[in-house]
Amino acid sequence: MAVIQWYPGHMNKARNQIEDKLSLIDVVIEVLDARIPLASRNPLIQKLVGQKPHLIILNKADLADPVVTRQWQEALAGENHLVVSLDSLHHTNMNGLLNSIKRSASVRIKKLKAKGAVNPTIRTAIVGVPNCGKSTLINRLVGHHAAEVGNKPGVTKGQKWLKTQTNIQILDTPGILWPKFTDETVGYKLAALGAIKDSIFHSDDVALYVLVALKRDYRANLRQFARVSAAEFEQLSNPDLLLAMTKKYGMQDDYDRFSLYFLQRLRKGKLGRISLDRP
Ligand SMILES: Nc1nc2c(ncn2[C@@H]2O[C@H](COP(=O)(O)OP(=O)(O)OP(=O)(O)O)[C@@H](O)[C@H]2O)c(=O)[nH]1
Ligand SMILES: [Mg+2]
Repeated sequence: MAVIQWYPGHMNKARNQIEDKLSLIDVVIEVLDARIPLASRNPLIQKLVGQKPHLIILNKADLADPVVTRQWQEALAGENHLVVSLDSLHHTNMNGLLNSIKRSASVRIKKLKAKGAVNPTIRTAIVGVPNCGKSTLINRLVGHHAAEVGNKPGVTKGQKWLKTQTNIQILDTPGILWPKFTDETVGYKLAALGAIKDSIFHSDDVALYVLVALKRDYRANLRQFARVSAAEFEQLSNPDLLLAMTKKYGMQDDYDRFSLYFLQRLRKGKLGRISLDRP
């Protein structure tokens, strides 16, 4: 399999911009994709954030395996951060989350009140990999369409301050990746779920990676999607199974086209609620 070249130069700029603003921020909201909390956790962000109060959101929880998400919630909970799982596309009541933000900022709020502020403003920044739902979440928190959203990575280009009705200001930031990954499966997972542009990797490599993972952990889901016979499903090699599926879906031997289609269906939840990372 080819190694995915996935670090566009402009992300250095985005990273530097976040670093510049960090001193102004009271609480960092790190949005992870609930289906890949490990692969979507940016080591750069963890380093930048340091000891700041920190809220981790497992977003797109509606698309992830609920049992695994619960395990992640426990595994990620730590000293100075809360962990919340969320579906920001469908979930409209954000009061619980706004309260969690305030809880995370409680030390800061106390300090500001001691200095005489009656209703202090809390500044937060939303950070995370491309396409994990940062802008969607912000729009929910703000209560109207304030940030641009799109079903592809790289929609938000610059930073933007927005206000909620509860004295919380939020900085929307472009998704950032990191220059090197220690484990190449991280690149496959990010590509599979749309954090990396489809044009910069071979979709058949990524589809094959997903096929192997589903065969192992979500066999029945894959079996149903594949449309091949039980014997074929059990006996074909992985590349041959992908090819058989391509044919069943009427794409002759256009392996690449089917691979992209397969990934798109996976991203939309059409193969069921799937988690590709386990704690
Ligand atoms: N099913 C589901 N879809 C979501 C959720 N949150 C966001 N989306 C969808 O995911 C896609 C990306 O959302 P954005 O909010 O633009 O993501 P972003 O993190 O701001 O992306 P960049 O600005 O490119 O970094 C959109 O198609 C959203 O509708 C969620 O919780 N569940
Ligand atoms: Mg965005």
